[in-house]
Amino acid sequence: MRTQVAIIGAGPSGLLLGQLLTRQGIDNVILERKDPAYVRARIRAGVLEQGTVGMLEEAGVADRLHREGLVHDGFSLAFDGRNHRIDLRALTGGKTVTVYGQTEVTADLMDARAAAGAVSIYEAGDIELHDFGGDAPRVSYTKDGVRHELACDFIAGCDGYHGVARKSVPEASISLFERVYPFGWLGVLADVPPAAHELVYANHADGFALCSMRSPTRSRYYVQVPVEEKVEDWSDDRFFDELRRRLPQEVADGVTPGPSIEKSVAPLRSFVAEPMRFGRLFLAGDAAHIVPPTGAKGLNLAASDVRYLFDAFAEYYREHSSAGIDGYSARALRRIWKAERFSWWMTTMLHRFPADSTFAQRIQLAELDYVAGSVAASTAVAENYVGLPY
Ligand code: RFL
Ligand code: PHB
Repeated sequence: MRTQVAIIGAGPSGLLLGQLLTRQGIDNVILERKDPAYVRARIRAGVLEQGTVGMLEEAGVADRLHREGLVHDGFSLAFDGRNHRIDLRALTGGKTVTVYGQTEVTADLMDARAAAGAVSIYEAGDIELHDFGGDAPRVSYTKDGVRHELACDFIAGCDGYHGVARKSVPEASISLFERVYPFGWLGVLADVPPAAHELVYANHADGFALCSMRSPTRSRYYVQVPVEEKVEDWSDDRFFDELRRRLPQEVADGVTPGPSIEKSVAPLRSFVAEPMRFGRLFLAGDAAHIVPPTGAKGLNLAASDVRYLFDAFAEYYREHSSAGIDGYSARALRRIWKAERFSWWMTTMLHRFPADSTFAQRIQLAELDYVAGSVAASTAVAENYVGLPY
């Protein structure tokens, strides 16, 4: 089999890149390790930047998003018993974010890909990348016990943090930058009305808490826990008691406890791989970088990588120019490092670090008080949260 772009991974970055390429008439094949039902069931991010929404529009998959997504003009920072609103719209000259689950984005992209008749090979095992340093790269994989080979012009490694693409690069050609945080997020999804109309990020002496949502009838909540914490030790009652304890009274009063439909612990990590291009292999999304979820940037960064990579491929096939391809890594990394900084900063300001002194906790509260009292500092938070320009 032969294609123009071989895409590894059917997460949001692979599916979005594939959809944009297909609409541009650029042939592509997606190879995914898991089955479609597994990919559809993964519950992850929930907040989309305006730029991400714009790309989903460009990909022709934003109808349901516009019907069901919730446009948010602001969010709150809760600390010291207070609840301070960051007015995103007012502070950024009219920009907003949209609450729409990654699960829904994935489902919309998978449906559009099926409707377009583009080729996706699910349950493709033992993927190996070959000859991406030269002009004729190939990808081999096993499907139903048979080994296959896909020849291509380019390989897009969209296979997430644990994927094979980044690991195929010789160690001497790649630099890795990493910070692992000594805690995780215990997340619960429940079919109960959200505690508040907008998201609430809470700093509490016992740890961070977040009130989010998926719809007017579905809530998504998180509490900071030690990373080795067992989900089995957290009954729904224990979870909701802990959540409410970490919120200001007025927000806690709005929490409706209910049976969880999903409960899991996610570790927090900051990670960047440089560069993001190795000959004819390009990394995009979590394959190249991870942010802690505190800034809601993971999925949005995957989309901005795809913005740059799609433009580069379109330029190559339309204008026979390699300029976009040559500039991809540097362009993407400039935006990535700023999102890494913001996510690290939000995480540092809002979480309880086990090794921290009471001095560090007072500094956190002073920082939050400063942000709340300063238009300049609030504006910096707002313009990062809605997403920096591409
Ligand atoms: P994904 O979504 O990880 O998709 C990668 C795809 O590649 C497949 N794959 C392979 N396919 C073939 N061969 C291999 N060897 C393969 N190895 C892997 C995988 O099965 C998968 O289908 O990466 P992508 O597309 O770059 O998208 C990135 C986003 O998914 C990610 O940034 C966010 O979900 C991060 N994230 C969160 N971000 C937020 O903004 N807010 C959140 O609340 C939030 N929660 C999360 C998260 C990520 C999590 N991970 C990665 C474990 C919660 C979790 C649990
Ligand atoms: C979510 O709704 O899952 C969510 C929202 C905001 C974040 C992280 C996760 O910063």
